[in-house]
Amino acid sequence: MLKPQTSATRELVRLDGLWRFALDSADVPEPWAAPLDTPLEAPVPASYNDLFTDPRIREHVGWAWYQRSVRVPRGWAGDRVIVRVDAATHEGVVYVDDVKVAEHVGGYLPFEADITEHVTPGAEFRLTIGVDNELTMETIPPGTIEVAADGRRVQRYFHDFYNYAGLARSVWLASRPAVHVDDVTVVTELEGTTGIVRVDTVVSADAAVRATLRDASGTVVGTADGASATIRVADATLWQPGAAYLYQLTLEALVDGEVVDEYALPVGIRTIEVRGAEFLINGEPFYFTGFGKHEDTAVRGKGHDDAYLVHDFQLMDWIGANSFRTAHYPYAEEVMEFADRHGIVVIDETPAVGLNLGLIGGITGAPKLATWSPGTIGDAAQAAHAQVLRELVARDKNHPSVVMWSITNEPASNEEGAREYFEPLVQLTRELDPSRPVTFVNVMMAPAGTDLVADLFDVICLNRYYGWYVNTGDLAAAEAGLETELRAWESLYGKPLIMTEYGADTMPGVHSVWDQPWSEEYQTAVLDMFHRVHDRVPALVGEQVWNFADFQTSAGIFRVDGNKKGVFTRDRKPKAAAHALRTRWTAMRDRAS
Ligand code: GCB
Repeated sequence: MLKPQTSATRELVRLDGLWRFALDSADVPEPWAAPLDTPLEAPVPASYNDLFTDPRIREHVGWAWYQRSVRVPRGWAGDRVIVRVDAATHEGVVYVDDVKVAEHVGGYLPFEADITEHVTPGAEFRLTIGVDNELTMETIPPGTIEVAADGRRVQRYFHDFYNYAGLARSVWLASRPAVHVDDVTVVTELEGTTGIVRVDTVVSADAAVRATLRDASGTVVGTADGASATIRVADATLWQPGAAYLYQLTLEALVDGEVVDEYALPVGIRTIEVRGAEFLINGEPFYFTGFGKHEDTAVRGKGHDDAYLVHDFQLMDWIGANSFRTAHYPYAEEVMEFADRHGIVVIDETPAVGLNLGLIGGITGAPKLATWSPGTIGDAAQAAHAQVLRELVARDKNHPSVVMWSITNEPASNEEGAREYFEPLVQLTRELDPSRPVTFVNVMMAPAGTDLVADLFDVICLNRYYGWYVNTGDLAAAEAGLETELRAWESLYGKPLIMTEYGADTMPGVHSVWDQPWSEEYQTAVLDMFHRVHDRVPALVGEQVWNFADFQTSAGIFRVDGNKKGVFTRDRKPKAAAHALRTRWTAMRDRAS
């Protein structure tokens, strides 16, 4: 789905700001039907959970309502009028006055509605958006809802980050010509020094298509006519990790020779290839350094914030990171665009996290549930997972920064039924995008030999907590265990391996001369231990520390006001490990350039 934009034929109004806000209540069965009678206002974009002091709002399970009035610009007569919601977590419904115009399931991907028939240019309308944060065995990610003794509904889930809800990304009102560019897919290849840009455009009606490619200075470097076009760029400047270069592709839809729509997008010319146990970008072996991140800050929860966007990328540059994984859901499109512009490599992950019921059972002592079964993760979840893959690829397929799809984090890939669940999803991903490798992130409880799905993928990502969840405080044993395991993966599959999580919870200010878990020195020592092993295993083509920054989780005795494995604190102050990582990664970056 194309992101709305302004162009010669399109306009855009950002609907961010304070909206009326209320939790769903039996007293107001149709909250969209009148102005919401509420003392509360909530900012968009932001998760609503941490804004208010009332615990009933923070721990609410079910629908919540946002509402504001919107005036359609009077100049939009004759155009289509679109409402676009960048994300509604986890389910959204949109009303224009009394009319339902859109429904969408899935909390981290956009949806839109054509509301032309329900509004009048120059006039105001009431825009109401409902968001439902419920997670069930039919949603991705999954969860269960329990009813407490006092009747409260309590959301349980199997992933280690807080179930923030609301409108965490922007909402837009957009104008679009009736005949318009509906979709475009850009794939790039290289022939020697010539860049090949293949452009497949979908228009909404019978219209001709013209594609024009400009370099960064605005000079036209190629044009092509037709919905399926190829532009050859002699001596192309490549999009490189750490050295982004973007061309600008403009698509025009023409009716009777007249331009009726114009849509532009940046294009990075680069290639991705997995060859043996190597991951190649532009034909050169690439070693990932960086983090698994989260969209997580104080007060705004998962709310997108441009200041944190800029600051986080500054810190990644400072520390020498060249990449990150969108753990554990698709991030805001602004993040992906920023990565495109700044040459940061992205492993793009779906929200399929927590597909591992035995893991939680094991920790809490609750009875162990089979993950892949009709009553647990079954056909409905698989269908939701497939839908998320379709929408993720549709949204992110044109980002040069995205080098690989990660279809799930830490599933029970050693349990009976895993292969039946994942095989069709891997096949679907390859059909949706034949140009990128596909990976999944393997959990420590499913090592080589017990895992049932790793051969389906191009690259095997591993999350390992030697020195933390196992061999706690014993780094000699941890180092031996880690190396033995990596060698087993290497010899069994001969595919590239990436360490997508390793690390240790760390309270800033706790210090020790011994290998003392939670101390800043121990976090550094754990990372150093991993790095010694990484440097000895040739198939290991990347290391992404868990986590970039501390982040909020659900309450629990395993967490101290959230997960503290950040190399930076939640307010982005470096722990000691940040300086050690900086020494290693900036030296690697210097050697690579
Ligand atoms: C994992 C998960 C991640 C957790 C992390 C931890 O393996 O992928 O979501 O936060 O471990 O800190 O336990």
